[in-house]
Amino acid sequence: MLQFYGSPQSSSGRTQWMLEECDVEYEHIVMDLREGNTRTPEFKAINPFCTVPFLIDGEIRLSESIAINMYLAERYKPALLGATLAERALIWQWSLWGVTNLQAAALRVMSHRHALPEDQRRPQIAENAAQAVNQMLSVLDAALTDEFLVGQRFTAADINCGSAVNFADRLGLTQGHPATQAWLERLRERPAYQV
Ligand SMILES: N[C@@H](CCC(=O)N[C@@H](CS)C(=O)NCC(=O)O)C(=O)O
Repeated sequence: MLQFYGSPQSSSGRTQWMLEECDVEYEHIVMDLREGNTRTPEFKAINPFCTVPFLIDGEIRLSESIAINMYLAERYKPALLGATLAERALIWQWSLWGVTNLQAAALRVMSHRHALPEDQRRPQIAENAAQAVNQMLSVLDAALTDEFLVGQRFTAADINCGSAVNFADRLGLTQGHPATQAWLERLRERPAYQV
């Protein structure tokens, strides 16, 4: 059976959502980051990156949520990867944009508004990052002319990018982007999202 190492409140949510959409059985090994579960010699021996999410599927051992999700989709639910080369390219575009651009900026907001010790927070960094998120979400909002991001049906792009946008939303950063908020509501209604 698949083994999924994950932790609540981390990038693992993206992978658990994909696992549920793929409708595969898996063992969920819950890692407590505050307890240092990812830094034990036992975990380092199977995952030198020492991060979650982490997946074992037979011979395959994978880190990085986007890599894991694209692997899972290809192996267990290829329909999530689009029907044409153009759709697949767009799925990659939105997946990578969501994680490397949007989520990274939203993380800066979280760090400098809430997460860092107060004496290390820099309000200007948070403000600049919030503005960057707002500009990025304007692009997304304009692109959301259909129910879903790519090919007028639910794909891996909705999971990969949607989980990053969901994070931004939890920080209160999606106001003023109605298409984005409506899309998020549609995604949250999916049973696989709710697990
Ligand atoms: N880019 C990676 C991020 C992986 C990552 O840094 N995970 C964090 C939690 S979000 C982690 O495991 N940190 C280890 C620790 O805090 O001990 C992904 O998308 O999977």
